[in-house]
Amino acid sequence: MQHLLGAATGVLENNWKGTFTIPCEGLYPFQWNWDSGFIAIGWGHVKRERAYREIHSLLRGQWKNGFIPHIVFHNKADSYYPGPEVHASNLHDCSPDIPTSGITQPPVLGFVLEYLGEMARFDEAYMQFLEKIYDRIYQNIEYFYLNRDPQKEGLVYICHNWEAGTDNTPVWDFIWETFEVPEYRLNRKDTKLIDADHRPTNREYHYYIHLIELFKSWRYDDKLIAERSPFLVQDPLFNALLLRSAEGMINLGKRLGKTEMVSKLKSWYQNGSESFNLKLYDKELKAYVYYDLRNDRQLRHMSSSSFTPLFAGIPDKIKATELISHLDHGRFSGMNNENYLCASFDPASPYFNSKKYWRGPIWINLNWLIHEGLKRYGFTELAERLRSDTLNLIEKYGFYEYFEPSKALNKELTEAYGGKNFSWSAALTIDLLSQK
Ligand code: 9WN
Repeated sequence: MQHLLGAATGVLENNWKGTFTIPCEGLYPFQWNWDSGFIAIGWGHVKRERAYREIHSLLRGQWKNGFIPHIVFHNKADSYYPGPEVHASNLHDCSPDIPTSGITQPPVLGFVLEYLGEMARFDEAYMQFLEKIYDRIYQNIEYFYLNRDPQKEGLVYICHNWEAGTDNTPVWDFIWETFEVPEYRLNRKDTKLIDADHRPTNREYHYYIHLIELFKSWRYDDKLIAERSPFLVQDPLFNALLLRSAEGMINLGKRLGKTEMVSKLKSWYQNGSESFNLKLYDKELKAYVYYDLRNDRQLRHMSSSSFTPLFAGIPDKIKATELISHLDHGRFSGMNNENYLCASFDPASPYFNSKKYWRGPIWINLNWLIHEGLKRYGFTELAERLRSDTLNLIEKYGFYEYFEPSKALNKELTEAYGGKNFSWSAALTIDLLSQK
């Protein structure tokens, strides 16, 4: 497997644009938020100073209120829709002098910083880097609790499917059912580059664009979004990564003597974990699910996001054991382990589609998060299975964007799905290879 290291590094080198790394040539030609975090972990193993540059570049797009957008448009490129003119972040007073989007993505930087610190053994160069950016990452976490937690429960909302990172999970179908949207003139480029059967539908894109248009009409004002957005969801993946980032920042803040910030972070972590278990754990399904804050109801579906609270230390041992029953000879692996781990949506659900983006295929970043979570709880055998399933798929196909879960279907396939030479698939392979 070690031969994959050179190939993975080659993908990162090719996608490196001098100060940041694009997720995928052509398909995603700008800097994306959570991609950059995962990519920095890969760079951390092979060229550490690039990891620091990557994060500094992402922070060039940070808004004055702490918000970090999901895309930073450092460069011009016409192979992606919707571009900077559609997002129009300049409508908000806090936006920076560089164009960005006005929505965010799962906040990964707090735990990424901790991983990088461990890799660098907290050496001088790392500590200098940390000193420079610690407060800004803290402000980003604070932004969420100040602006996106209307009931002060320690659980924050997302207001757009692109904020989830899991863009077209079937869970969002139940949100789209609650409102109508006009038809926009879409200028999609993705379906010219990738098989349209493997991407979201145009109908879904009308919803995606409609939400952006609404937010623009409110100048991306958080208060108005909280009051009026038809999409307002407490997502288990987003909240788990926010809490894991808060935890990373607690550990790092102690090293820097940031007493007040550390105590704030601790209270968010405490409050958030309690509410998470009370509100997002579905006792019947034995899994973490989504909460539709706008319509006050749980969305009772299992996805790979349901397992990510393990990564943040949220479940107790009983819940953790219940959770992994779905992975080990359960709905996700199949009773006879007929699937590779871990499908992005419940393979036993009628909404499952093994080829369509976040409606079923395996994604390497989710596998990595679940792998780290399983290790945290001492489920070493299952963690090892997840690691070897991931590396086997990468070895067979290369660094694709997403992969077929069914072992039987994989026997006939010669290609995986989505973009090729996808950066986080390469970056996280580097990390998994380092964990022998
Ligand atoms: C919208 C860049 C991003 C990932 C997301 C993934 C996909 C974008 C799109 O690509 O989303 O953000 O246009 O489909 O779903 O998780 O960050 O790799």
